[in-house]
Amino acid sequence: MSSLLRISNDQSNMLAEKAFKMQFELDQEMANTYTERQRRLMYEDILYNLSYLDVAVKFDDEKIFIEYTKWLYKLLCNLSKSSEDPRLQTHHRLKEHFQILAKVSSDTDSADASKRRVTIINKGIETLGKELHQEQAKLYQNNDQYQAIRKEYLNYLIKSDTRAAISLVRDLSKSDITIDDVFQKILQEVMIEVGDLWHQNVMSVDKEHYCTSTTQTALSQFYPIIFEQPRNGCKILTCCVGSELHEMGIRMLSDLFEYHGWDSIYLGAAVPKEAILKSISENKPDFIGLSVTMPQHLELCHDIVLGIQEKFPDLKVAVGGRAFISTNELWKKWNVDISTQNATQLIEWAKENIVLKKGRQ
Ligand code: B12
Repeated sequence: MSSLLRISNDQSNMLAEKAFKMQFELDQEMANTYTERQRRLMYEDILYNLSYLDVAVKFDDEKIFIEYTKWLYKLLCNLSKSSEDPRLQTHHRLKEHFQILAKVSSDTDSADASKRRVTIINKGIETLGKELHQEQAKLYQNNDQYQAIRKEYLNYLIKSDTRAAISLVRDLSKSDITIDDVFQKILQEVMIEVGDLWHQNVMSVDKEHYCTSTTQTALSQFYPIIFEQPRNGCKILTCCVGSELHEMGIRMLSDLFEYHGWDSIYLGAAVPKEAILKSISENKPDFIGLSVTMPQHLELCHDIVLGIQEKFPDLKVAVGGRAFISTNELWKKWNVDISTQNATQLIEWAKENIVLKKGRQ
């Protein structure tokens, strides 16, 4: 799970080692049968679980760990090859694992941090109980007016029919559906469905990568229209932080700002703090948008926000992306100007709070 993500630190390595040892002490069958590879993967998985716990503890936001627990439970149920009821078996194994994490967490660093860690793990255990008794959610589906178009586009992707997929989107660019809707209510929704198919172990990694790259190509069909709109004199700079590779959302957001008259400077995935600050100095934007999908990058995002606020106190800052949606409105504690769940809402906010105000100066 952690292959494309850098996650470990000294503290989590120490906890992972203790949990790893305890897991084998408690399960002799596992100790006797696990291969070297299985042991390595298990160690990586423990680190991965701890990385979510770390962020939840750091920001005192239990929702981060609760959402992760739901996601992990579903992932493991779908991967289970057990002859027993996979839901019951996954519940049992994960609960046992979380109890081990609670045990190894209870005698480390400060008493306060240990207490918070154990409280959050217990919320995870509570969540597992609820998930077991809840009907497993079906594949994500939205029944709005674009359902048939999404289905057609996804079917082309599943069949690897690039030509038909791109041709469908090219036709959409000539239709009366707004670009905001094509991006967010069609392509974004299909990508969520693609993620769900991967999560349910129905779609392979190569296919998921293909869906992403084809959708990037589809987005580029709109560039002739996007870059021909009248300018409003405002500039936005956008990027992903840390080792965040999920850049399609912030790319869409930047393109939609450009379409709505802004000059956009999109720095892409995984941009280091110093590079962001340098680019702000050079480009002097009116607005900056930082995107985070994986919660592990929230801490760095906060650090970058603090750096921007210190060096450029007048610059308006927005944060957003999937990671923020899995928190209890964490952005409100950061003293940033705004966070929204999609690009259209941000563009409306920016019109009111930046474009119109600049025009009146
Ligand atoms: C494509 C994809 C990838 C691609 C990304 C390629 C790229 N060029 O972007 C690759 C293959 C790299 C990838 C890797 C991984 N992925 Co991935 N990925 C996805 C997928 C399928 C789609 C993402 C996407 O493009 N969505 C569409 C865009 C348009 O939506 P969006 O990003 O949410 O953006 C919108 C809003 O959030 C908002 N927004 C975004 N940024 C900002 C910024 C501001 C300021 C504001 C206001 C708003 C805002 O506006 C956007 C437009 O409306 C998602 C599924 C999902 N549900 O999203 C999984 C998903 C996010 N990935 C997941 C995982 C687990 C991973 C990996 C850890 C897998 C691994 N084994 O390595 C790695 C981690 C990589 C890393 N270091 O970051 C999980 C995360 C689960 C979790 N527990 O958090 C998901 C949810 C899949 C799933 N259903 O399980 N992934």
